[in-house]
Amino acid sequence: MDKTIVILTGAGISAESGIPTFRASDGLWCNHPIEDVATPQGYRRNPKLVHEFYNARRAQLKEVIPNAAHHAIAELAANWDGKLFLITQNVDDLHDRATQATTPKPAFRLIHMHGELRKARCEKSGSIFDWQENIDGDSHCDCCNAPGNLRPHIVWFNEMPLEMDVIDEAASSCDLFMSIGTSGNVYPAAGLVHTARTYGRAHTVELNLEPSAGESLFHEKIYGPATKTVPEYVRRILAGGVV
Ligand code: BV8
Repeated sequence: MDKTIVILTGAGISAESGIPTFRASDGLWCNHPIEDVATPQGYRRNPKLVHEFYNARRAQLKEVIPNAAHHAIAELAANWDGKLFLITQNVDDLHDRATQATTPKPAFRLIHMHGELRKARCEKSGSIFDWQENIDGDSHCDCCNAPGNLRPHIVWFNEMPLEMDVIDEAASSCDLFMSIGTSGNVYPAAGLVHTARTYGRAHTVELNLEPSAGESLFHEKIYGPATKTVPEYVRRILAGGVV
């Protein structure tokens, strides 16, 4: 049980909690071109539109709860004696809430590589603040005590994802790499399975609704809704049937 597990999650793990994914027909991006709402250029062009896009998603967090897939990973975090890195592309707080409801082992790490809706960042100082309400041009940060410097603490396209040194080290040295609910379209997240398989010794498994863009890089592929496939796979891991 002292093996290292890396779990990468994407929007699909939160879909059954009611949070739309990015690329489904009713997805988040369909109402907004990526360039307008998820790039620094789009933010500079129209900060009001970008604040509205993230304010609506932050407000939705009050109406959704973690699902069986989030809770199954939290159960693994509370029972796995080896290292467990939960690396999420998601900016919602459903993994945070599910793991806070248990007592994860000390070797558990949750990393939001694309940032978090419930945090804001000062563009002047780089300070990061817990933030539950709307952000707009009048929002003050404690560091400057002035309006207009706060942005969502979100990694936009052409910005460097967070904690990539920790993430790359974990992916290259893990024994099991699980990818859950991601289409495998966005890099560097989509390249982690290659790292795990090529530079590491990992068994790689994809749990998704349908084959992702990186499907051929997975030793094992399990398709179906995450609330069904993830609890079943976690039970297999804890029974010693995987690594
Ligand atoms: C960077 C925050 C460099 C915003 C996001 C290499 C090749 C090609 C392009 C690139 C490359 N390297 C870099 C790039 C450019 C770019 C990129 O990847 N472009 C793509 C689109 C081609 N990457 C970047 O810009 C990254 N930065 O590389 O910086 C750098 C270097 C030096 C200095 C500075 C910079 C930054 C990328 C981060 C962008 N931000 N999010 C926000 O959230 O609003 S990305 C966004 O897409 C979300 O984070 C989302 O999580 C992520 C990935 O999408 P998915 O999670 O996979 O969601 P999707 O809808 O696509 O798929 C859902 C899946 O779930 C589906 O497969 C579906 O079948 C499944 N599903 C649905 N329901 C269920 C389910 N599965 C199970 N059960 C269900 N019920």
